Amino acid sequence: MSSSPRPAILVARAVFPEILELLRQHFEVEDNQADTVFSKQELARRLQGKAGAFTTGGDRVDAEVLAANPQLRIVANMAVGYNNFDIPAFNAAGVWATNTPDVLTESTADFGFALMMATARRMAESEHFLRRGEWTKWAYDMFAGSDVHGSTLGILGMGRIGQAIARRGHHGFGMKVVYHNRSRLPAETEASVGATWVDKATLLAQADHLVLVLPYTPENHHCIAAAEIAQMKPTATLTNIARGGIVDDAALAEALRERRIAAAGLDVFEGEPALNPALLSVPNVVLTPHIASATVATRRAMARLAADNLIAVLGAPGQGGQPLTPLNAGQFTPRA
Ligand code: 8YV
Repeated sequence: MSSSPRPAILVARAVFPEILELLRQHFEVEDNQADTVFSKQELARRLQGKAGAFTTGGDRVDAEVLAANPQLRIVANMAVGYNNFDIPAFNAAGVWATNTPDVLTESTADFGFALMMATARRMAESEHFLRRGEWTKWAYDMFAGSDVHGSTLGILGMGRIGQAIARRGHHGFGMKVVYHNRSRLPAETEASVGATWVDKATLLAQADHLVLVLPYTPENHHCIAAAEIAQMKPTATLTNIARGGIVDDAALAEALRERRIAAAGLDVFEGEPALNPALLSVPNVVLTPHIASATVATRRAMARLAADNLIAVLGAPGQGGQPLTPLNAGQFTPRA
């Protein structure tokens, strides 16, 4: 009995060994367990002859990469955000693009809420003080921050993660929750998460704690910059778990230094993993290295979903499967 050759795929970054094992049951796998970060040119080169790719948010896939690899049929991102994909280019090339929604929502919301709380209650700043050996006595105003419970939570972007954060604030902490999003949620969803739509200016003016959870698009570039920060309360905090580039980090660092807002919590940065050095020298910011989805269970679920997308499209010869979580369904004619 002759068997047709198994499709070849590239797993562009290191991943859980059991996910590689699963993929190897279906495909010829080129892995990267050394976890080298490939340049776009290197990624394009390694994709030669591959029908599928498993990527992460740092791997840029655009028209150039797709044109260099006419055999490529699917690129599965292990991330819910997909600003590293040029979706019109995928459509023009006839290639599936997939992401990993839902499986990370609750873990990412937990982290967003935790980062907001750490920011409001000055946890990083006070820990650094303690580690420096500067704690010699109690003081009435030592690291006095601002309350989370009963305050106003502002959410910019109200997709799945924004709604999960709203639920935490409303049901768990008795917060008033206001949000701004291009499209308003249905009334019953607003009621269940306890959030009220407001325009962006009202959001900026009312929020005691503003959390950013919107996708990064060209329109959203620097949508929080000096002018927006100036509209916030001087006691407010800003938390960004969305994407670098949404906030003008240089303007934010200056505003923090001048105490135009109280504090910020940042998990994502413009040009990460590089950071604007000004952020490192202001005390009133909590900095984490893009780990909002990083629980073992969630990262496993994300990797599994990305793998399952590859298997659904490439793993069943002749069945022409659809991926589980496509980004461009109905927008293109898939390559044969
Ligand atoms: C990922 C994320 O860790 O899912 C996203 O959009 O930002 C994170 O969960 C990151 O993109 C790596 O793929």
